[in-house]
Amino acid sequence: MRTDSSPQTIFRKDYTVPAYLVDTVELGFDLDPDRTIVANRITMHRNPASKGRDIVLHGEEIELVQLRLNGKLLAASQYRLTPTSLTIPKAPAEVVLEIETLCAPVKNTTLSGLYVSNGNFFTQCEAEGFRRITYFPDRPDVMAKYTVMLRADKARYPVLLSNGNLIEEGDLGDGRHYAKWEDPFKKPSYLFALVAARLVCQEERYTLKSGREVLLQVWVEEGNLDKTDYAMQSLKNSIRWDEERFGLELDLDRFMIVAVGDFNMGAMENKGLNIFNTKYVLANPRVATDVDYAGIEAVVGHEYFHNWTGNRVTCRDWFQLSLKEGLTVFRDQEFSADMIGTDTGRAVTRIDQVRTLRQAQFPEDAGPMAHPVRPDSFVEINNFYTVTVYEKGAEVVRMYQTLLGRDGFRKGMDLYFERHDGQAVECDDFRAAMADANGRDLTQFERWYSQAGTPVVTASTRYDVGARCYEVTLSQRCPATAGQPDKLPFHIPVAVGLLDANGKDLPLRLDGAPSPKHAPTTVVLELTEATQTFRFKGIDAKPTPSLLRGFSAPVVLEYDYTDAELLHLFSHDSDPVNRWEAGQRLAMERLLVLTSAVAAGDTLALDDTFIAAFRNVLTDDTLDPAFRELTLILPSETIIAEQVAVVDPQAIHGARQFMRRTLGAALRPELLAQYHANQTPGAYSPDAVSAGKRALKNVALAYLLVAPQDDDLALARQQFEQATNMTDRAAALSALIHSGADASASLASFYADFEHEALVVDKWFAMQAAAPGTDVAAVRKLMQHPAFTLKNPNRARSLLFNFANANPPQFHAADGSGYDFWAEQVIALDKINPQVAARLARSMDRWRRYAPALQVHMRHALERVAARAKLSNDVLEVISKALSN
Ligand code: B3K
Ligand code: ZN
Repeated sequence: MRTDSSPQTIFRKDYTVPAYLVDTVELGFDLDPDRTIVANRITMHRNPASKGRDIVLHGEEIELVQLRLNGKLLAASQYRLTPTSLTIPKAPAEVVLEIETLCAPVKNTTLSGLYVSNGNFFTQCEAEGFRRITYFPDRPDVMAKYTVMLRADKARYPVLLSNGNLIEEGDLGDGRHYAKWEDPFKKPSYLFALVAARLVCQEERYTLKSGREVLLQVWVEEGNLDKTDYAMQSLKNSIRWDEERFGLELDLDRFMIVAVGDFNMGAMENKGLNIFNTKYVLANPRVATDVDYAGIEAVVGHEYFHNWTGNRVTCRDWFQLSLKEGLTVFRDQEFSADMIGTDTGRAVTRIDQVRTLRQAQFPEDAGPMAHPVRPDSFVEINNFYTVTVYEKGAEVVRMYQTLLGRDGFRKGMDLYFERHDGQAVECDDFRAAMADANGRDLTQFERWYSQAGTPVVTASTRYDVGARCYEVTLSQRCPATAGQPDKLPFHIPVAVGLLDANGKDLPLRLDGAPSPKHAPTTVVLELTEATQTFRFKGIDAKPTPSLLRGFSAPVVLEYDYTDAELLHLFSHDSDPVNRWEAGQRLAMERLLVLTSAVAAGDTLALDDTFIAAFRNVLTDDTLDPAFRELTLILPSETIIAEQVAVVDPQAIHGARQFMRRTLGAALRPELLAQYHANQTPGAYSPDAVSAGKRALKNVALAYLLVAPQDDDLALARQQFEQATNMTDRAAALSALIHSGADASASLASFYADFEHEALVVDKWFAMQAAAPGTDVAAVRKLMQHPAFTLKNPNRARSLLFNFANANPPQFHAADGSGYDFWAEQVIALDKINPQVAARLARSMDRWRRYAPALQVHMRHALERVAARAKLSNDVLEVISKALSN
C-alpha cells in the first residue's frame, strides 16, 4: 500500500460551525470550453457562533487570477493557497471578497463541477463540485442568495440557464449574449447549477392548487422532443401529489428539468434547475421500457420533492445526508405507490423495495463498506451516496409512519418545516419533530441512525389450547460491523397477523392492550428489548403467523416455518408482501439444497408440491399479473450467495438454472396460456395494469426459453420482430440471448434499428453483459465496438457494471480472468472519472465470502489496484476498506 499523502478521514464528531457566513454571492461566467473565467463576489460576515477569524475557502483544479478583499487587491503574502483551499487569516468582521479564477470545462472528465457534454456546458455540484468552479466555503451549512450572470457565444450556446428567475437577457454585440438569473431563496452551494447549451424545450403553464401559475420546462437536445411527455406529466403529478399529501407547494415561478447524456448518477435537485441523466427523462414507447417509465416517474418525483426535503430544509453537514435522501426516497416511493392507487399496486412497489434492500443494502451492511444511516466518518463523501443512506434511510423514515400512523407522520412533517424552514439541520432534528408532534419518546429510535448492520429478529411461538392464547416471542440481535462490535437493541415495529386453518385473518386482541370494538387483523408489535413476548387472546386453534407484514422493518426475520405453513401463507396471506415472501422462502430453502447438490455432483430434483404451489399462483386470475410476475422471479444469485457460508457462484448459478428449467418444463402449458392471455394489444400505455401484464407475459417467455423447444424460440423471435414497444422487444431479445440459442442476427438488427438512440445502445450492451454466455473475452470484444466508451458513465455502467454485478458465473470464472479485467477497468476509469470508478470498485466488496480458490484471485486483483501510485481518494477508500481486516 502507498504510504505517501494518505487520504484524510473526516469525522462527524469534529464538526465545527463555519467562521464566516455568506449573505450574497454574485457570479459572473465567461463561458469558454478551454478557458472559462469565473468572477465571484461574496459578501460575508463573521459568524457570532464561532471564535474563528480566518476565512477558509475550498477550491480544486482552478487557477486563481486575482483576489480582492473589501476592494483591495491582496498580495500573495496575505493569503495561503493549497491545492484544495484558500485561507485569508485574521479577516475583518464584514467582508466583500472578489475572486477571479479560471477553469477548463472541456478537460473536466470527472463530471463534477463545470463540464462539457456533447458540446454543451453543465454543472454538478453535490457534494463538493462547487469548489471546482470557484473558491467558496463549500459546505451545506453555508446558505446564501445567488445572482448569476452568464455570458457565452450565442450561436453555440443559445440557451443560458441558472437557478431561480430570469431577470435580464440580451446581446453583447460580439456574437455573444448574456442572461442574468436570480434565485430568491437562500441555498447551499451544492444546489448551484448552470446550463449553457443548444437545447429545445417542452413547456407548459401549470396552475397550482392555490391558483398561482408556474412555468414548467423540460429541456433536451434537438431530436428528443418526442420523448419529453412522460417527464412533464410526471412533474405535474409530483407537484399535485406534494400539495395533496404533504401540503407543500412549489415555491418558484419557474421549474426546469434539463437532460444531459453524460452524468454520474440519476439526477440532481438544483434549486429550480434540476439536471437529469437522459435515462430519467427521455421516453417514448419505441425506446423506453415499462421499467424506464417507472424510473422516470420516480426520479422526477424524487428531485421535485427535494425542493422541500433537501433544499428548503437542508443538511448541516454531509454526515446528515440521509436526512434529505432517506426522506426523499420515502416520499418518491409513496408517490409511485399512490400513482398506481390500488392496494396490490402498492404492494408490488413495496416488494420491489424489499428486493432492492436484499440485493444491495443487506450485502452492503454486512460488508467492508458497512456504515450507519448517519455515518460517523468518511474519506470521500461521494462514496456515501449509498443504498444504506438512501434505501435503508427510507426504511427508517417509513418506520416513523408505521409507528405513528399516517396522520402522526404528517404532523411530524408539519412541525419539521415549521421549525426548520430555511435551515441546515441534523437527522436528530427530524426525529425530534416526529417525537414532539406526537408526544412520543423516540430516544431509542436513534439507534437506527447510529448502528450499522442488519438486525436479525428471531421469532418463536407457543399455542396454549387451555388458555386460548397464542404467544409470539421476538428476539433481536445485530451482527458486529467495522468499529461497532456490540449493538444495543433497536426500536423495531413488527407488523403481525394470524391466519386460521382456512387462511382467513383472525381478529387480534393483545393481552395487556386496550381492546378496540373492531379487533384489527394486523397489529404492530414494538420490539424494544433483546427479547419480548406478546400474547394474543381468544385464539381457538393454533394459527399460522404472518410476521413482519409489509416488511415493517429492514431486518432479517428468522422463524422456523414448516413447508406446510409457508404453503398456507403462499396461498392465503391477505398481506401481499408476506404472500410473496412465503414463495421466496419456499424457493430459497430448495435453492440452498440444490446449490449443495450441484457442488457435490449429486442428482438434482424439485418436489411436486413446490411446482404445484407455483402453478396455483401463476394461474390464479384473481391475482394481479404484476404480483404474479414477482412471485415467479426466484431469489437472485446475489441474494442466494448471501445465504451460504462459502460462495460457489457456479453452483448457485447451476441450482437456480435447474429450478428455472424445471419450472419452465413442468409449467409449460400454463406459461404458454399466460403468455397468450396477457397480451396488451392496441396503443402502448405505461400504466401499472398494462405493465403488469407485459411483465407476466415476458417472465413466462423467459421461463419457456430456459430450455426452449423450437416453438418457443419461434415465439420469442416473433415477439422480437413484431413488438410495438421496447418493453416487449427488449424482453424477447434478452430471452433469446439468455436461451443460449444463436441471437446474433437479432442483436445485429436491434443495433441497426437503434444505433442513434444512446439509451437503447446502452440496453444492447447491458443485455449482452449480463448473459451467462458472455465471458471476459466477449466483453473485451464489446469494448472494441465503436459505440463503446469509458468516458460516458451510462455506457461504462451498461457493459462493465452489468458484467461485474449481473453475470456471476462469468465474472467469477475459476481462472480469475473476470477479476483481472475488473482491476484493469477500475484503474482505467479512475483516470477519467473517480466517482464512477469507485462504484465499479464496490463489486468486490464481498470477496471474503467466496471459495478460497477464488479469494486468492480476488485478493490479487484488489492488491493490483491498491498498488497503483496515483489512485483517487474515491477508489482508494473502497479498496483499502475491502482489504482491511
Ligand atoms: N442528490 C443527488 C445525488 C448527488 C450525488 C453526488 N455524488 C441526487 C439525488 O439523490 O436526488
Ligand atoms: Zn436525492
